[in-house]
Amino acid sequence: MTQDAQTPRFSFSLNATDGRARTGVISTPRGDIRTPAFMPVGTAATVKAMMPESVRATGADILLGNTYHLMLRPTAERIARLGGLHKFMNWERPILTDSGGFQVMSLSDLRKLTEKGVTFRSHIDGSKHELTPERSMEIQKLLGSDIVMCFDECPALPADRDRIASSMRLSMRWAERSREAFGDRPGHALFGIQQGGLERDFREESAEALKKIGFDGYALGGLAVGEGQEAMFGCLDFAPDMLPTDKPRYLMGVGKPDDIVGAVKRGIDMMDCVLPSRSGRTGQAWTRRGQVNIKNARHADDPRPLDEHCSCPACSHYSRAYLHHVFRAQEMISGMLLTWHNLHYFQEIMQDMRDAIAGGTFAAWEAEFHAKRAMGDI
Ligand code: PRF
Ligand code: ZN
Repeated sequence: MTQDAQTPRFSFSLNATDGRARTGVISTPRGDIRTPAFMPVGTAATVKAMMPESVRATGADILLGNTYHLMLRPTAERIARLGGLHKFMNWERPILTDSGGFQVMSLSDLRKLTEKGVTFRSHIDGSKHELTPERSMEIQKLLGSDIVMCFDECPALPADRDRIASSMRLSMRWAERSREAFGDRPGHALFGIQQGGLERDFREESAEALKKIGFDGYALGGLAVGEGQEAMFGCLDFAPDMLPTDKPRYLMGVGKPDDIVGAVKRGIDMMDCVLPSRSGRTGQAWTRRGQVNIKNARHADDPRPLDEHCSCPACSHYSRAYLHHVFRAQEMISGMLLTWHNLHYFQEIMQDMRDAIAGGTFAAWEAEFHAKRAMGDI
């Protein structure tokens, strides 16, 4: 057998397009990822409140893990000694890991940014650490990540043009160092990250720099950082088209259901967000009729399910009254059931969009998606 037959490589095939929306499959040695794909966030080697088999049952093909959190606790070296992140957390399907820079900027203390990388203090115990493109690649390799992200920097918006340009150019130099340090790892992918804020010329410059280096996929970074949906969609009206059509496009850290639908409409293939899991733990449910706050007193006597059209365990076996009660009583099952429902709903949107794109009915599907939300919760 040839090397290629033994080690299936990472590949992306587009099956259909409808307008700018795309559907396809990313193939990896650990399994296929149907696109457009939503990746639940498993920051600390767990999707909080969910067993991995339950996450799979919601329809997830891939999880996101975080370099920043895992390097601090329990450390990448310990996870490597224990057989890698997949084995450690009992998730054998693909894992994408973020590279750490974005989380350092939002979570750590006393950050110092230089050409080399960033030094910072842990938000857990104040210990001192350094992340560079080379160290981020090393950590993501120790974890055994299937899709590795370049080490980048993401300025909070609004920021002035000079700050956005110099940050983007630093990220492009780091992308080159990330590519060099990643090397050639059959079956594993390295994604570049486009930066440049909302500025068309900087997005273009960033896309050209990344394409020259060459990556297995391309992320759009630096969005959903405070600019608002209208501004983000404005950028997504041009930025994805600057990236290769034959490689997956990943919008980092997005979003609410209507953000996700608008992003897919504009040519995005992959997304991740803590929203369905995090809001599940704070009593927020997402349904086709919009947001439901289960702590609201109007649910206390309601025998109906959260969403009568949903087939998740929370909606199949429990009433709104029960979900309200266990939230109020701070019972652990509250976060478990609402997280399951939210992840199930997000994955159902993704499946619906994949079907609609394949059938050429995306515009009609989108109109119905918005019409149902406009009706509000029943
Ligand atoms: N870069 C990285 N991770 C990220 C982002 C980014 O710009 C964002 C921005 N929404 C979320 N996560 N590396
Ligand atoms: Zn449900």
